[in-house]
Amino acid sequence: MEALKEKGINPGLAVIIVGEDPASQVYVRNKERACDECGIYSEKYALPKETTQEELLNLIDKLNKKNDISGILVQLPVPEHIDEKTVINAIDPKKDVDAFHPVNVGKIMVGNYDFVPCTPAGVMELIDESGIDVSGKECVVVGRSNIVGKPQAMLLLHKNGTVTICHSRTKDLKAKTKNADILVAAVGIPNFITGDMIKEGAVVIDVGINRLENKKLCGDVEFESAQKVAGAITPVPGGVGPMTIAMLMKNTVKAALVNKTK
Ligand code: L34
Repeated sequence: MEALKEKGINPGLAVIIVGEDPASQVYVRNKERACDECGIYSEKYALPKETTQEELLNLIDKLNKKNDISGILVQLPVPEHIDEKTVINAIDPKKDVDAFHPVNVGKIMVGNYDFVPCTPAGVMELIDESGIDVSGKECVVVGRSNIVGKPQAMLLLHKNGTVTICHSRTKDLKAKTKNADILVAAVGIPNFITGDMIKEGAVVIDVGINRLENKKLCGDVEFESAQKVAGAITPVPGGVGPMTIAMLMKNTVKAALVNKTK
């Protein structure tokens, strides 16, 4: 960080959270802590749940113009009276460290991008750091959200994986998941993927973070049964979640570089 700062590159992250969703509060706190640990300047805007869309858009506009802020993130979900798409569209694409803005989504599609959405980027980093080669592998992504499933599929495709996206209407899901060399679960249903749905030796990545009634966290994969068949598997907590935050730090530094050269 010091070397960057000597070159006049000063990353700064603004995190906006609207309302008091307890899970979002934990994630935002983890993001702030990561900024402190990395020496990245950060500003947190905790807005009440009654905040109007106009007030939120005004804040984004202010941050778009603020020189010491290179990255802007609005923690999702936002309250129902605020339109998520309108909010995402309002963020300057050069400061969009989530890579949710349509301009950045399009750039990912064509394979020419600065920012990769943090969760799928974290998954790719885990795969890469584990020495797993994606090329030619059967990759199955369960879930088709704009935040995880869709960009995840695209990133695996860029690495020459053969990619299948499964979702709630998929017929015979088990036949698909059982065929996967690399299985990414991002459905948001606790313990949805069980050991019998996994191919022997497969790489299993659990993106789900579900809160059970007893307050315990659990993933989309039933870890106990899955670990017996998987060749490699990520836990929840302590798997993809912390990687998401690490990738946010990376994108924030990148944003400082992009904004400097714009
Ligand atoms: N705009 N909204 C925006 N960007 C994002 O990238 C996110 N996401 C998802 C929800 N909304 C967002 C996150 O930040 C999910 N997410 C996220 C970030 C961090 C963690 C989990 C999800 C995390 O720190 N997980 C810890 C456990 C935390 C806990 O105790 O609850 C883990 O070890 O998995």
